[in-house]
Amino acid sequence: MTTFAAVDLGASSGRVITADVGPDRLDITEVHRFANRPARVNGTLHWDVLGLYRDIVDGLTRIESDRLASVGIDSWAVDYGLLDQEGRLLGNPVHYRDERTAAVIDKVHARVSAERLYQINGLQFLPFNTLYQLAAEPFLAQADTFLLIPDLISFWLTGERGAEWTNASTTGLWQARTGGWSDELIGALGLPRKIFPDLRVPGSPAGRLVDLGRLTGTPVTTVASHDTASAIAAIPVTDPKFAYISCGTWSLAGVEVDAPILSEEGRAANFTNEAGVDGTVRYLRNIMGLWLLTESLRTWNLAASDLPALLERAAEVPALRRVIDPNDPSFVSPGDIPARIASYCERTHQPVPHTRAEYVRCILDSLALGHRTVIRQAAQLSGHEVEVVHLVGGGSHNPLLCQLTADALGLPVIAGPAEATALGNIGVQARAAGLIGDLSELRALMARTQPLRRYEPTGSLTSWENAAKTLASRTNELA
Ligand code: LFR
Repeated sequence: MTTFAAVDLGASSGRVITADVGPDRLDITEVHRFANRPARVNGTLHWDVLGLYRDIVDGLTRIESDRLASVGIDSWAVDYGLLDQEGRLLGNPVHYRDERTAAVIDKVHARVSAERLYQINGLQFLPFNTLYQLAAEPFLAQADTFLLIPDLISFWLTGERGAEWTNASTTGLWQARTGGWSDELIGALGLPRKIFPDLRVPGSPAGRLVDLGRLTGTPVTTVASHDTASAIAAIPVTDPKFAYISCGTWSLAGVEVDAPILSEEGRAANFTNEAGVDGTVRYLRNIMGLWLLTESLRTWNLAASDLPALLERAAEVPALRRVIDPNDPSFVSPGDIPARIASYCERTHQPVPHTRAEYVRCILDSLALGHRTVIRQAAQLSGHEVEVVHLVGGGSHNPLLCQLTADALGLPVIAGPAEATALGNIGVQARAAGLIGDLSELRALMARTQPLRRYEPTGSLTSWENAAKTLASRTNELA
C-alpha cells in the first residue's frame, strides 16, 4: 500500500484526503473538509484564498501517515492570483461569479473577434474566462507572475512556480491545437508574456513541501489541477462509447475526443475543448448544475441532510410542469434562486412553483433536460457514438437526478464515483509513482474499486423531446 494526499478545492467546500493505493485497492479517507465561503468586499466578490490555504495546511498537518508518497492539488478553473517581483500576492483573487468582466467583454472582442478566439483557443464563451478577467485586472502593471488557484497554492506550499497544463487550457490564452500558451492571443490582448509561467504536465514533479513540520520535504506532484480534468480522468470506463457528466456545482456534460474540434458549428453551440490527461480533450458545455439546488437550500435555511426528504417529495411532483434554462444569466450570481426561478416562470408564462418540492422538481427536470440536450449535441458535433452515460461527482448521490437524466436521454446512467475529482487527483499521483500504467488502467482501477449504481431509462422520450423543443424556442425568444 502506498499513501497519497489530495487537496481538492470546490466552489463551496474544500477537502484534504488521503488514499491508500494497491493493485486492487483505492481507499480514501477524508482528513479535513472545510467550507469555501466567498466574501463581497467593496462591491467585488472574492475568494477567501488565505482562509483556504490555512485550512489546507491544517488538513495536511492532521495526516497521520508518516510515509506520504506525494501530495496533489486541484481546484475549479479560470481564477488566479498575481504575484509581484518579491512573490507577494497582489490584491485578492476574484471569484468567477463577480460581475467585473461585463464591462470589458466587448473591448476584448474588438481586439480579437469571437471567431478568431475560438479558432485558436477552442474555448466556450463564458463571461468569466480568464482572458476577460485579465482585461478587467487592476494589478496587471505590477504583476510579475500569473498563477491559477492550484498553482498559487502549490507555490505557497513549495516555493516553486509553474502553470499546470489542463487548467491553463481554461484561460482562453491557449492554443488548443498543439497545446501551450498562445503568444498570438497574449500579444493581441496586450498582456505581458513574461507573467505566464512555464507549463507543467500532469504527473511531473512540482516541488517539495516547505515549512510543514514532519511533512517538510514531501514531494508535490502535478496532477490534472483543473478539477473537471481530474474527475474525467477517474471515470470508471468499461465501454468506450461513453459520454460523461461531471455533476457538482456545475454540470459539465460532453464526450472525450483525441483532438480539439474547432468547427464554427461547435462554436455556435458554445462547445469547449479543454485539455485533459494524456492529450485527451473534453468536448463539453457547462450547465449551471447543482448550484441552483444548493443555493436554493441556502435560501431556505436547509442543510444538505434535509435533501433526501425533499427529493422524495419532488419525485411525487408531476414531471416537466415547468422548465427553466439553467444557464439563464439571472441564475449566475449568489442569491435567492427560488425567487429568480419564480420570475423566470412568470416571464415565460409557466406556472410558478408553490412548494419547495415543486421548485426542486423544476430544477432537476431542467438539469436532466440540459444533460440530454448537451450530450446529444456533443455526440452529433463530434461524431462520437454514445451508449452509456457516466455521471460522476456529488450529483451521483442524487437518485432523482440520475434517474431523470437516464429517462431524458433514453440511455443507461452509471452513477459514481462521487469523489471523482479527488480520485483523479490521486490516480495521476499513483501513476507518476509507477503504481498504475496508462489512463485506461487508471479508469479500470476506478471501475474495480469504487461503488457505482446503474440507472436504466424508463418512460417515453416524447415528453422530453417536446420539452426540449419548447425550451429551445423560448430561450431564443428571451435572447
Ligand atoms: C467545475 C469548474 C468548471 C469551470 C468552473 C469555473 O468546478 O472547474 O470546469 O468551468 O468550475 O472554474
